[in-house]
Amino acid sequence: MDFDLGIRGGTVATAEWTRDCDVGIREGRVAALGKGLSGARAIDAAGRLVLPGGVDSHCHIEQLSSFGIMCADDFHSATVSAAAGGTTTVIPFCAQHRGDALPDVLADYHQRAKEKAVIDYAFHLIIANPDEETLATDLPEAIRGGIRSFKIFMTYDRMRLADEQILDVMAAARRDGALVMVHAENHGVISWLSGRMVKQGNVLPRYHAIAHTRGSEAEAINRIIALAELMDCPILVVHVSTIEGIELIRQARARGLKVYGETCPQYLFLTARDIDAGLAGAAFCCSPPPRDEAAQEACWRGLKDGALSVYSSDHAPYRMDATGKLPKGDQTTFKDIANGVPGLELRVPLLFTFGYKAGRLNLQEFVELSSAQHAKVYGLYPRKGTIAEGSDADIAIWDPDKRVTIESTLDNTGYTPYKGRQLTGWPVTVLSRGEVIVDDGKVTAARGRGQFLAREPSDALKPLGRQMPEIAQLAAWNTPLQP
Ligand code: DUC
Ligand code: ZN
Ligand code: ZN
Repeated sequence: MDFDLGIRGGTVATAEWTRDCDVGIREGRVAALGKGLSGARAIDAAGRLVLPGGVDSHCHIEQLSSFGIMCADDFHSATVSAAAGGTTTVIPFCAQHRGDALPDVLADYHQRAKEKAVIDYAFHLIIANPDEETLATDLPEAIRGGIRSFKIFMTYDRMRLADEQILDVMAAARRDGALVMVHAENHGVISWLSGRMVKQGNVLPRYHAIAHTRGSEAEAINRIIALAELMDCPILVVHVSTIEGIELIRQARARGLKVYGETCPQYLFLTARDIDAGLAGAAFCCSPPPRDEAAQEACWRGLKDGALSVYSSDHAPYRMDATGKLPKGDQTTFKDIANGVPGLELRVPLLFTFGYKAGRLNLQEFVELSSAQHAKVYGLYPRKGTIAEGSDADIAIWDPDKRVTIESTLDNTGYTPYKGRQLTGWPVTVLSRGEVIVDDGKVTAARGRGQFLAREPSDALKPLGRQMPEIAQLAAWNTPLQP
């Protein structure tokens, strides 16, 4: 009885290998992999897949949106829902709005998460106010505290940064060791088209998908890649939805640039037709919007060939009432609708059924996309994202044949965009640091047991050391740019 717990008789898989073996767990960590491992307690995993718990590196929890609307989930409801779907680590955002001091923002999110989270969590920042104080003092301080990624916006009146401000943020990220995440859409196109449509009385949710054109995403991705190359600053373009955007990222990567892309369930499983359902279409409004089947295929292809590196939920939960999606009741226009869809619970099960079981992904690719790659990109690997000696025993035990028809989820959104879909495979038992937190589908985790994860600098955020000709010329003249 060498171990606190043994997971016996299952098929264990990581992003690198699949093996029939037991897992021995001691003091919350994986202590051994092998045959005949016994523990004070045992879980019989015969016929099951024993996989790393999911890592969801993009979700919004207890956060004010870019419109100033509080999302529907707090750290308890969101992490309970995540755990139920086999996710054991989340990386939500601490959002700075204009006028907010970063240290206050951070202290506030830390406090709320500590009291309520049931699984482990790290944080990204959202930077809306890159003033001198933020760039010179507060960001380095946040990075020292283990927050090594910031999201910036190229659109939204209350959040967007001008190109000069983006360059400032990139310079700070490069100097101090952080990854810049970008919401890439052209603000002018969206606001001009929206203005015209609203003036003409075209205000139903379906016009949201028209305003956020494919070209506005592609233009912004093209521009952000140019800025990143100038600054030699790694970037990750979040929630990529278009064929054109994915192609730009693929080309940048082929030139050796550290440009990473992310896509989400809504771009694999929804289309703009879902939004074209009268006011009820608000339930599917997110930015960028879902597109069409060809774009869905491009997203699958991007995940498969590495043009897209991560698959996150972008869980942004808003209820279908005045607190969220419909602030003006039936007078709500597409400009008033809170942007976002829930996805924390179903992200991994959807990928299991429609990626792995459907034969689009092999088991290693499934683990990479649901878990390992997030941990690698964001500096949590190998503590999270794998099953290896010394890693946290964050493990999802899947019944690969369990049939589930999606009815509802445990988050506080009140609906799921995926209602009625048929899934094959479900994570029936979930462990976080060796503790069973989901037992036969029932979440048993105690409120506040989740721990904050300070992140290490990952390879992803290290600059290439490649200078553009203009920057190299400045250096050659002995007049280099100051960091
Ligand atoms: N961007 C996100 O990442 N999530 C929700 C809305 C948005 O604009
Ligand atoms: Zn965004
Ligand atoms: Zn988001």
